[in-house]
Amino acid sequence: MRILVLGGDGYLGWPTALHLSRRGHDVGVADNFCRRGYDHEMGVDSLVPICQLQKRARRWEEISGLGLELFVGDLTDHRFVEEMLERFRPDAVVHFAEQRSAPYSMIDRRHAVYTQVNNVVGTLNLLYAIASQDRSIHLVKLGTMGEYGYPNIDIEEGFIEITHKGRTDVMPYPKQPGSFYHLSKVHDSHNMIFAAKIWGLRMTDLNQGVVYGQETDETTMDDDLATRFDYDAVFGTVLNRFCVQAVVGHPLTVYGEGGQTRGMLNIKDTLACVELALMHPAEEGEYRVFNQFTESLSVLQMAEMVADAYPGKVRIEHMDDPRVEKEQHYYRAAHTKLLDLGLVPHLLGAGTIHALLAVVDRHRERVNLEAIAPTVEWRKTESTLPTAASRAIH
Ligand code: NAD
Ligand code: USQ
Repeated sequence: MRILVLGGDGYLGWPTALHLSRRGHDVGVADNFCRRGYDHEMGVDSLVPICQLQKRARRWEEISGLGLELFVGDLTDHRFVEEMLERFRPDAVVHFAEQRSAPYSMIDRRHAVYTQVNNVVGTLNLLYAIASQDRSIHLVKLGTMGEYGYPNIDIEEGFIEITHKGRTDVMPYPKQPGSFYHLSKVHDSHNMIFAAKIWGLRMTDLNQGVVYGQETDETTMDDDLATRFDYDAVFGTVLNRFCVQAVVGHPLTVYGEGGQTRGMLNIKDTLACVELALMHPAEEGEYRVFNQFTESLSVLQMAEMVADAYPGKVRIEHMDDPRVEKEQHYYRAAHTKLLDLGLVPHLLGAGTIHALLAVVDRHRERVNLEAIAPTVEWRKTESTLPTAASRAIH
C-alpha cells in the first residue's frame, strides 16, 4: 500500500513510519516540526536525543534500503495538504499530526486556541482534500480514550444503543472530555462522522489510551533511528515520567489520590494497532471507532509497579492535583475490536519497566530536574511553563 504518515516526526509517527516501511509499504512522512518548536518554547528536550527528520530518513535508507518520501509543511495550510495528496496518491493516510498535550492546551487562552485551530483545521483540510481528490483513501485518525471522559457506566467502542421514551437508536457514545486538547479530538470525531455521511469517506478513529515505552523493533536498529521520549510535566505521559523520576531519585508525582484509571498501551502495540486498522479498512461511508488500549491501570497502581521494579529506593508523593479530574472513579471500557482483528498485547510487567528504566539510565545525565514539577493548573486561566522564565507575547 501507499501510506502517508502525518506527524511522522513525532513520538509515535516516526516508529510507525519505519514499521510500515519495513513491512513493504511505500511510506510518505509529513510534519511541520511544531513539536520540536514546543521544546524550544518550554526550554525542555526529549530525554533520548533524536536526529533531524531528513537525517534519520537517510539513515533508514542506508540500513534498510527503503526510502521514505518526506513532506515538510503544515496541515492547517490547505494548499500543502492538497498538493501532498496529489503528489503522493496514498491508499491510506495515518493522521498523528496534532498538538497532543492536555497540559499544553490548558496553559492559557493562546495555547487553547492554538491547539483547537491546529487540530480541528488540520483535520478538516485533510477531509476536504480526500473528498475532493479520491474518496477511496482510508483515513486512520488518532483520537483518544479521554474523549469519553470517565462516566459511571461502561464505555463502549464508539457507539451506544439508547432506548428513550420507548424508541431505540444507536448513537455516538456521549463525550465528556477533560481538557481543551481532548475537546479538539471530540470536534474532529464529529467532523469525521459528518464527512463519512455526506461524502462516503472510509474512516477509522483510533481512540487511543496513554502510551508508554520508547523502543520498537526498528528504532533500536541504530541510535540515529530513536524516537523521542518526553518526561517533562507538559508532554511527558504518566508511566514514562514515573520511570525517569525513579532513576533520578525524584519522588513519583502522583496527582491527588491516584485513583485516576486510564487505558494504557505499549508503544509497540500502537504500531500493531495502526497496521491492523490499515490491513482491514473501513467500508465506503463507514466511520468506525476502535478503542486502542490493552489494559486499565490506575495512576497509583503504576507508581507502585515502578517503585517495585526499580532496584533502588523510590518514594511516592501524593501532590495536589493540578487538573480538574475525578481521582477515584468507575472505569470499564470495551476494547475488543482490535483484539478480534488479531492484536497480541504487550502487557505491562516488571520486564517492560526494567527495559524502560534502562533506556532512562542511559540518558540520565540529560534529565532537567526543573522540568518535572507540574505548573499548568486547570483552575487558572493562565499558568507558567515548567522551566521558562521567559514569556512569549502574541
Ligand atoms: P507528538 O507531538 O510527538 O507527534 C505529533 C507530530 O505531529 C509532531 O511531530 C508535530 O510536529 C506534528 N504536527 C502537529 N501539528 C501539525 C500540523 N499542523 N502540521 C504538520 N505536522 C503537525 O505526539 P505523539 O505522542 O506521537 O501523538 C501522535 C498522535 O497520537 C496525536 O494525535 C495524539 O493526540 C495521539 N495520541 C497520543 C498518545 C500518547 O500517549 N502519546 C495517546 C493517545 C493518542
Ligand atoms: N498524572 C499523574 N502524575 C503525573 C502525570 C500524570 O498523576 O506526573 C495523571 C494525570 O493527572 C492523569 C493521568 O495521570 O490522570 C494521565 O496523564 P498523562 O499526562 O499521562 O496523559 P493525558 O494527559 O491523559 O494525555 C496522554 C497523551 C494524549 C492522549 C491521552 C490518552 O498526552 O495525547 O490523548 O494520554 S487518554 O488519557 O486516554 O485520553
